[in-house]
Amino acid sequence: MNENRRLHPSVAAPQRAFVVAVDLQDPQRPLAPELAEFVALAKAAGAIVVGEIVQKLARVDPATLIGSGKALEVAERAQELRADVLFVFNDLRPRQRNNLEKVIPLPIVDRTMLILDIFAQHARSREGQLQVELAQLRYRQSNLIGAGEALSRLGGGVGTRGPGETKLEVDRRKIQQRVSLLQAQLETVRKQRETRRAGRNRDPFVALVGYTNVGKSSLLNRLAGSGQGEGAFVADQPFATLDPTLRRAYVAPGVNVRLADTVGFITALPQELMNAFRATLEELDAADLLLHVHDAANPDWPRQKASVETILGELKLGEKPTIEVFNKVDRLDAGARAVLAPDGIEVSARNGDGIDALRAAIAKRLE
Ligand SMILES: Nc1nc2c(ncn2[C@@H]2O[C@H](COP(=O)(O)OP(=O)(O)OP(=O)(O)O)[C@@H](O)[C@H]2O)c(=O)[nH]1
Ligand SMILES: [Mg+2]
Repeated sequence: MNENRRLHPSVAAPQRAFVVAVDLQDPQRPLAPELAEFVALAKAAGAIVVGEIVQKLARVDPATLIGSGKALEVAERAQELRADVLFVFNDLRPRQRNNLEKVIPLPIVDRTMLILDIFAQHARSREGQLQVELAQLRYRQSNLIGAGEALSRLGGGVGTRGPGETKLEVDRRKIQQRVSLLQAQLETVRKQRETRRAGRNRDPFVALVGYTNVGKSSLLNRLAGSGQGEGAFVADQPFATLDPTLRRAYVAPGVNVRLADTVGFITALPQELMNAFRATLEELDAADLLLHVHDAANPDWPRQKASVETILGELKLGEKPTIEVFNKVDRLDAGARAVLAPDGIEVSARNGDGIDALRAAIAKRLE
Protein backbone atom coordinates (compact mmCIF):
# COMPACT_ATOMS: atom_id res chain seq x y z
CA MET A 1 0.00 0.00 0.00
CA ASN A 2 1.16 3.39 -0.96
CA GLU A 3 0.50 5.19 2.32
CA ASN A 4 3.33 3.24 3.72
CA ARG A 5 5.96 4.79 1.53
CA ARG A 6 8.43 6.45 3.79
CA LEU A 7 9.04 10.15 3.33
CA HIS A 8 12.63 9.69 4.28
CA PRO A 9 15.04 11.93 2.37
CA SER A 10 17.56 9.13 2.03
CA VAL A 11 15.12 7.32 -0.24
CA ALA A 12 16.39 8.50 -3.63
CA ALA A 13 14.95 11.86 -4.66
CA PRO A 14 12.79 13.84 -2.21
CA GLN A 15 9.08 13.28 -2.60
CA ARG A 16 7.12 15.94 -4.45
CA ALA A 17 4.20 16.84 -2.24
CA PHE A 18 0.97 18.59 -3.15
CA VAL A 19 -0.71 20.24 -0.15
CA VAL A 20 -4.46 20.67 0.35
CA ALA A 21 -6.16 22.45 3.20
CA VAL A 22 -9.68 23.45 4.11
CA ASP A 23 -9.89 26.95 5.55
CA LEU A 24 -12.83 27.02 7.94
CA GLN A 25 -12.33 30.79 8.41
CA ASP A 26 -12.50 30.50 12.17
CA PRO A 27 -11.39 33.86 13.56
CA GLN A 28 -10.25 32.08 16.75
CA ARG A 29 -7.95 29.86 14.74
CA PRO A 30 -6.57 31.57 11.64
CA LEU A 31 -5.25 29.15 9.03
CA ALA A 32 -2.08 30.99 7.95
CA PRO A 33 0.29 30.24 10.85
CA GLU A 34 -0.80 26.62 11.13
CA LEU A 35 -0.56 26.07 7.39
CA ALA A 36 2.94 27.59 7.36
CA GLU A 37 3.81 25.20 10.17
CA PHE A 38 2.37 22.30 8.18
CA VAL A 39 4.58 23.18 5.20
CA ALA A 40 7.59 23.28 7.55
CA LEU A 41 6.62 19.80 8.76
CA ALA A 42 6.45 18.62 5.15
CA LYS A 43 9.98 19.88 4.57
CA ALA A 44 11.23 18.38 7.81
CA ALA A 45 9.87 15.04 6.62
CA GLY A 46 12.06 15.39 3.55
CA ALA A 47 9.47 16.37 0.92
CA ILE A 48 9.36 19.36 -1.39
CA VAL A 49 6.05 21.12 -1.66
CA VAL A 50 5.29 21.62 -5.36
CA GLY A 51 1.85 23.15 -5.06
CA GLU A 52 -1.01 23.90 -2.76
CA ILE A 53 -4.77 24.41 -2.87
CA VAL A 54 -6.70 26.03 -0.04
CA GLN A 55 -10.46 25.54 -0.13
CA LYS A 56 -12.61 27.93 1.89
CA LEU A 57 -15.63 26.20 3.39
CA ALA A 58 -18.04 26.86 6.23
CA ARG A 59 -17.61 23.21 7.25
CA VAL A 60 -15.68 20.31 5.83
CA ASP A 61 -17.41 18.12 3.30
CA PRO A 62 -18.38 14.90 5.13
CA ALA A 63 -17.75 12.75 2.06
CA THR A 64 -14.56 14.18 0.56
CA LEU A 65 -13.35 16.85 2.99
CA ILE A 66 -12.80 19.39 0.19
CA GLY A 67 -15.85 18.72 -1.98
CA SER A 68 -15.94 16.39 -4.97
CA GLY A 69 -15.38 19.12 -7.58
CA LYS A 70 -12.35 20.39 -5.71
CA ALA A 71 -11.00 16.87 -5.42
CA LEU A 72 -10.99 16.57 -9.21
CA GLU A 73 -9.19 19.88 -9.47
CA VAL A 74 -6.59 18.70 -6.96
CA ALA A 75 -6.09 15.49 -8.93
CA GLU A 76 -5.48 17.51 -12.09
CA ARG A 77 -3.14 20.08 -10.56
CA ALA A 78 -1.18 17.41 -8.72
CA GLN A 79 -0.70 15.50 -11.94
CA GLU A 80 0.44 18.60 -13.84
CA LEU A 81 3.00 19.28 -11.14
CA ARG A 82 4.13 15.65 -11.07
CA ALA A 83 3.36 15.33 -7.40
CA ASP A 84 3.87 11.89 -5.91
CA VAL A 85 2.17 12.36 -2.57
CA LEU A 86 -0.79 14.35 -1.27
CA PHE A 87 -0.44 16.06 2.11
CA VAL A 88 -3.79 16.88 3.72
CA PHE A 89 -3.75 19.56 6.41
CA ASN A 90 -7.08 18.78 8.07
CA ASP A 91 -8.04 15.66 9.99
CA LEU A 92 -9.35 13.00 7.65
CA ARG A 93 -12.05 10.48 8.47
CA PRO A 94 -11.67 7.00 6.96
CA ARG A 95 -14.58 7.62 4.61
CA GLN A 96 -13.15 10.91 3.37
CA ARG A 97 -9.76 9.30 2.85
CA ASN A 98 -11.40 6.49 0.93
CA ASN A 99 -13.34 8.79 -1.35
CA LEU A 100 -10.34 11.01 -2.01
CA GLU A 101 -8.25 7.96 -2.89
CA LYS A 102 -10.79 7.08 -5.55
CA VAL A 103 -10.33 10.42 -7.30
CA ILE A 104 -6.70 11.24 -6.58
CA PRO A 105 -4.23 8.52 -7.54
CA LEU A 106 -1.65 9.44 -4.91
CA PRO A 107 -0.77 8.21 -1.44
CA ILE A 108 -2.57 10.44 1.06
CA VAL A 109 -0.71 11.59 4.15
CA ASP A 110 -2.47 13.61 6.83
CA ARG A 111 -0.92 15.82 9.50
CA THR A 112 -0.73 13.08 12.11
CA MET A 113 1.02 10.71 9.69
CA LEU A 114 3.42 13.48 8.75
CA ILE A 115 4.35 14.17 12.37
CA LEU A 116 4.66 10.45 13.06
CA ASP A 117 6.96 10.13 10.07
CA ILE A 118 9.27 12.86 11.36
CA PHE A 119 9.28 11.20 14.75
CA ALA A 120 10.14 7.88 13.11
CA GLN A 121 13.08 9.46 11.33
CA HIS A 122 14.40 11.12 14.47
CA ALA A 123 13.89 8.46 17.13
CA ARG A 124 17.28 7.21 18.32
CA SER A 125 16.71 5.30 21.53
CA ARG A 126 15.11 1.89 21.63
CA GLU A 127 12.25 3.29 23.70
CA GLY A 128 11.69 6.17 21.28
CA GLN A 129 11.57 3.83 18.31
CA LEU A 130 9.15 1.47 20.01
CA GLN A 131 6.91 4.37 21.02
CA VAL A 132 6.77 5.77 17.50
CA GLU A 133 6.04 2.45 15.88
CA LEU A 134 3.29 1.81 18.39
CA ALA A 135 1.78 5.22 17.68
CA GLN A 136 1.91 4.57 13.93
CA LEU A 137 0.19 1.21 14.23
CA ARG A 138 -2.48 2.54 16.56
CA TYR A 139 -3.17 5.34 14.14
CA ARG A 140 -3.53 2.89 11.29
CA GLN A 141 -5.83 0.74 13.39
CA SER A 142 -8.14 3.55 14.36
CA ASN A 143 -8.20 4.96 10.84
CA LEU A 144 -8.61 1.64 9.06
CA ILE A 145 -5.51 2.18 6.98
CA GLY A 146 -4.13 -1.10 5.63
CA ALA A 147 -0.92 -2.46 7.05
CA GLY A 148 0.99 -2.46 3.79
CA GLU A 149 4.65 -3.21 3.24
CA ALA A 150 5.82 -2.36 6.73
CA LEU A 151 4.01 -5.35 8.12
CA SER A 152 4.42 -7.76 5.25
CA ARG A 153 8.10 -8.11 6.07
CA LEU A 154 7.24 -9.18 9.61
CA GLY A 155 6.57 -12.77 8.71
CA GLY A 156 3.12 -13.80 7.75
CA GLY A 157 2.69 -15.13 4.24
CA VAL A 158 1.88 -18.81 3.81
CA GLY A 159 -0.02 -20.23 6.74
CA THR A 160 -1.03 -16.96 8.34
CA ARG A 161 -4.09 -16.43 6.24
CA GLY A 162 -7.20 -18.09 7.62
CA PRO A 163 -9.95 -19.32 5.34
CA GLY A 164 -12.23 -16.59 4.06
CA GLU A 165 -10.30 -13.77 5.60
CA THR A 166 -10.11 -10.58 3.62
CA LYS A 167 -6.86 -8.70 3.15
CA LEU A 168 -7.97 -6.04 5.63
CA GLU A 169 -8.79 -8.60 8.31
CA VAL A 170 -5.38 -10.21 7.92
CA ASP A 171 -3.79 -6.78 8.15
CA ARG A 172 -5.73 -6.00 11.30
CA ARG A 173 -4.78 -9.24 12.99
CA LYS A 174 -1.12 -8.69 12.13
CA ILE A 175 -1.27 -5.14 13.42
CA GLN A 176 -2.81 -6.35 16.66
CA GLN A 177 -0.07 -8.97 17.11
CA ARG A 178 2.61 -6.39 16.47
CA VAL A 179 0.99 -3.90 18.87
CA SER A 180 1.01 -6.50 21.66
CA LEU A 181 4.65 -7.33 20.98
CA LEU A 182 5.66 -3.66 21.01
CA GLN A 183 3.80 -3.09 24.26
CA ALA A 184 5.64 -5.96 25.91
CA GLN A 185 9.00 -4.70 24.66
CA LEU A 186 8.28 -1.17 25.83
CA GLU A 187 7.40 -2.49 29.27
CA THR A 188 10.80 -4.21 29.49
CA VAL A 189 12.70 -1.13 28.34
CA ARG A 190 10.86 0.99 30.90
CA LYS A 191 11.61 -1.36 33.76
CA GLN A 192 15.30 -1.20 32.84
CA ARG A 193 15.15 2.56 32.85
CA GLU A 194 13.45 2.68 36.23
CA THR A 195 16.16 0.46 37.69
CA ARG A 196 18.86 2.78 36.33
CA ARG A 197 16.98 5.76 37.65
CA ALA A 198 16.62 4.46 41.18
CA GLY A 199 20.33 4.98 41.74
CA ARG A 200 20.29 8.63 40.68
CA ASN A 201 21.21 11.49 42.96
CA ARG A 202 18.77 13.84 44.61
CA ASP A 203 19.72 17.15 43.00
CA PRO A 204 16.60 19.15 42.15
CA PHE A 205 15.00 18.10 38.86
CA VAL A 206 14.37 20.89 36.34
CA ALA A 207 12.74 20.23 32.95
CA LEU A 208 12.80 22.28 29.75
CA VAL A 209 9.43 22.27 28.01
CA GLY A 210 8.01 24.24 25.11
CA TYR A 211 6.94 24.36 21.51
CA THR A 212 9.08 22.57 18.97
CA ASN A 213 12.14 24.44 17.59
CA VAL A 214 12.17 27.19 20.23
CA GLY A 215 15.69 26.33 21.40
CA LYS A 216 15.23 23.94 24.35
CA SER A 217 18.20 21.76 23.43
CA SER A 218 20.38 24.81 22.75
CA LEU A 219 19.48 26.10 26.18
CA LEU A 220 20.25 22.74 27.77
CA ASN A 221 23.69 22.83 26.16
CA ARG A 222 24.23 26.40 27.28
CA LEU A 223 23.16 25.72 30.88
CA ALA A 224 25.07 22.46 31.11
CA GLY A 225 28.10 24.08 29.53
CA SER A 226 28.42 21.60 26.67
CA GLY A 227 30.87 22.54 23.97
CA GLN A 228 30.17 22.04 20.30
CA GLY A 229 29.68 18.44 19.26
CA GLU A 230 29.24 17.00 22.74
CA GLY A 231 25.85 18.38 23.74
CA ALA A 232 22.26 17.59 22.85
CA PHE A 233 21.37 17.63 19.16
CA VAL A 234 20.31 21.07 17.86
CA ALA A 235 18.75 21.70 14.46
CA ASP A 236 16.53 24.23 12.75
CA GLN A 237 13.65 21.83 12.25
CA PRO A 238 10.63 20.60 14.17
CA PHE A 239 11.11 17.57 16.42
CA ALA A 240 14.88 17.44 16.37
CA THR A 241 14.70 16.04 19.91
CA LEU A 242 12.72 12.92 20.64
CA ASP A 243 14.66 11.21 23.34
CA PRO A 244 14.83 12.90 26.70
CA THR A 245 18.36 13.94 27.63
CA LEU A 246 19.39 14.52 31.22
CA ARG A 247 22.37 16.71 32.13
CA ARG A 248 23.83 18.17 35.26
CA ALA A 249 23.86 21.96 35.39
CA TYR A 250 25.28 24.45 37.86
CA VAL A 251 22.91 27.23 38.97
CA ALA A 252 24.43 28.75 42.12
CA PRO A 253 27.33 28.08 44.50
CA GLY A 254 26.64 24.65 45.95
CA VAL A 255 23.50 24.17 43.86
CA ASN A 256 23.42 21.85 40.88
CA VAL A 257 20.31 20.61 39.15
CA ARG A 258 19.42 17.66 36.98
CA LEU A 259 18.26 19.34 33.77
CA ALA A 260 16.04 17.45 31.31
CA ASP A 261 15.40 18.22 27.65
CA THR A 262 12.07 17.00 26.28
CA VAL A 263 10.29 16.42 23.00
CA GLY A 264 8.82 19.65 21.65
CA PHE A 265 5.08 20.24 21.58
CA ILE A 266 2.92 21.35 18.67
CA THR A 267 -0.65 22.56 18.26
CA ALA A 268 -3.05 19.62 18.23
CA LEU A 269 -0.35 17.10 19.09
CA PRO A 270 -1.76 13.84 17.71
CA GLN A 271 -3.48 11.81 20.42
CA GLU A 272 -1.60 8.68 19.37
CA LEU A 273 1.65 10.46 20.10
CA MET A 274 0.43 11.76 23.43
CA ASN A 275 -0.47 8.21 24.40
CA ALA A 276 2.71 6.66 23.11
CA PHE A 277 4.90 9.25 24.79
CA ARG A 278 2.86 9.49 27.96
CA ALA A 279 5.32 7.41 29.96
CA THR A 280 8.20 9.68 28.93
CA LEU A 281 6.16 12.79 29.53
CA GLU A 282 4.94 11.52 32.87
CA GLU A 283 8.51 11.78 34.09
CA LEU A 284 7.90 15.51 34.08
CA ASP A 285 5.67 14.75 37.04
CA ALA A 286 8.80 14.42 39.13
CA ALA A 287 10.08 17.86 38.10
CA ASP A 288 10.58 20.43 40.84
CA LEU A 289 10.50 23.22 38.29
CA LEU A 290 9.62 23.68 34.62
CA LEU A 291 11.35 26.11 32.28
CA HIS A 292 8.76 26.96 29.64
CA VAL A 293 10.83 28.16 26.68
CA HIS A 294 9.42 30.52 24.03
CA ASP A 295 10.89 31.61 20.71
CA ALA A 296 10.62 35.36 21.27
CA ALA A 297 11.76 36.03 17.69
CA ASN A 298 8.76 34.17 16.28
CA PRO A 299 5.73 36.51 16.11
CA ASP A 300 3.63 33.38 16.54
CA TRP A 301 4.91 32.75 20.10
CA PRO A 302 1.68 33.66 21.94
CA ARG A 303 -0.23 31.00 20.00
CA GLN A 304 2.54 28.48 20.63
CA LYS A 305 2.54 29.34 24.33
CA ALA A 306 -1.21 28.76 24.56
CA SER A 307 -0.85 25.38 22.81
CA VAL A 308 1.87 24.27 25.20
CA GLU A 309 -0.19 25.35 28.19
CA THR A 310 -3.12 23.28 26.92
CA ILE A 311 -0.93 20.20 26.60
CA LEU A 312 0.67 20.77 30.01
CA GLY A 313 -2.85 20.97 31.43
CA GLU A 314 -3.75 17.63 29.81
CA LEU A 315 -0.64 16.13 31.37
CA LYS A 316 -1.72 17.56 34.75
CA LEU A 317 1.40 19.72 34.84
CA GLY A 318 -0.41 23.05 34.64
CA GLU A 319 0.18 23.79 38.32
CA LYS A 320 3.92 23.05 38.40
CA PRO A 321 6.20 25.93 39.40
CA THR A 322 7.25 27.40 36.06
CA ILE A 323 9.66 30.04 34.81
CA GLU A 324 8.78 31.64 31.46
CA VAL A 325 11.95 31.87 29.38
CA PHE A 326 12.04 34.05 26.26
CA ASN A 327 14.82 32.70 24.05
CA LYS A 328 16.45 34.04 20.87
CA VAL A 329 16.36 37.65 22.05
CA ASP A 330 19.57 38.22 20.05
CA ARG A 331 17.20 38.47 17.10
CA LEU A 332 15.05 41.21 18.67
CA ASP A 333 15.54 44.96 18.89
CA ALA A 334 14.78 46.93 22.06
CA GLY A 335 11.26 47.79 20.90
CA ALA A 336 10.32 44.17 20.36
CA ARG A 337 11.87 43.16 23.69
CA ALA A 338 9.79 45.76 25.52
CA VAL A 339 6.52 43.97 24.67
CA LEU A 340 7.53 40.54 25.97
CA ALA A 341 5.87 39.39 29.16
CA PRO A 342 7.42 41.38 32.03
CA ASP A 343 7.74 38.44 34.43
CA GLY A 344 9.69 36.27 31.99
CA ILE A 345 13.46 35.89 31.71
CA GLU A 346 14.98 36.98 28.41
CA VAL A 347 17.87 34.90 27.17
CA SER A 348 19.87 33.98 24.13
CA ALA A 349 21.08 30.40 24.08
CA ARG A 350 23.14 31.49 21.09
CA ASN A 351 25.26 34.26 22.67
CA GLY A 352 24.71 33.57 26.37
CA ASP A 353 22.82 36.78 27.16
CA GLY A 354 20.59 36.47 30.21
CA ILE A 355 21.89 33.03 31.18
CA ASP A 356 23.24 34.24 34.53
CA ALA A 357 19.89 35.84 35.29
CA LEU A 358 18.19 32.56 34.39
CA ARG A 359 20.52 30.58 36.68
CA ALA A 360 19.74 33.01 39.51
CA ALA A 361 16.00 32.73 38.87
CA ILE A 362 16.20 28.93 38.94
CA ALA A 363 18.17 28.94 42.20
CA LYS A 364 15.68 31.35 43.76
CA ARG A 365 12.62 29.31 42.75
CA LEU A 366 14.21 26.15 44.16
CA GLU A 367 15.01 27.66 47.54
N1 LIG B 1 19.21 33.27 16.94
C1 LIG B 1 19.07 32.27 17.82
N2 LIG B 1 18.83 31.03 17.40
C2 LIG B 1 18.70 30.05 18.34
C3 LIG B 1 18.79 30.32 19.72
N3 LIG B 1 18.59 29.16 20.39
C4 LIG B 1 18.38 28.22 19.46
N4 LIG B 1 18.44 28.73 18.22
C5 LIG B 1 18.26 28.01 16.95
O1 LIG B 1 16.93 27.53 16.89
C6 LIG B 1 16.89 26.25 16.23
C7 LIG B 1 16.22 25.22 17.13
O2 LIG B 1 17.05 24.97 18.26
P1 LIG B 1 16.91 23.66 19.14
O3 LIG B 1 17.74 23.86 20.35
O4 LIG B 1 17.12 22.44 18.32
O5 LIG B 1 15.36 23.76 19.52
P2 LIG B 1 14.45 22.71 20.32
O6 LIG B 1 13.45 23.50 21.08
O7 LIG B 1 15.29 21.78 21.09
O8 LIG B 1 13.73 21.99 19.10
P3 LIG B 1 13.06 20.51 19.01
O9 LIG B 1 13.90 19.55 19.75
O10 LIG B 1 13.05 20.28 17.54
O11 LIG B 1 11.68 20.65 19.56
C8 LIG B 1 18.35 25.92 15.88
O12 LIG B 1 18.57 26.32 14.55
C9 LIG B 1 19.14 26.77 16.86
O13 LIG B 1 20.42 27.10 16.37
C10 LIG B 1 19.06 31.67 20.13
O14 LIG B 1 19.17 32.01 21.31
N5 LIG B 1 19.19 32.59 19.13
MG1 LIG C 1 15.49 19.80 20.93
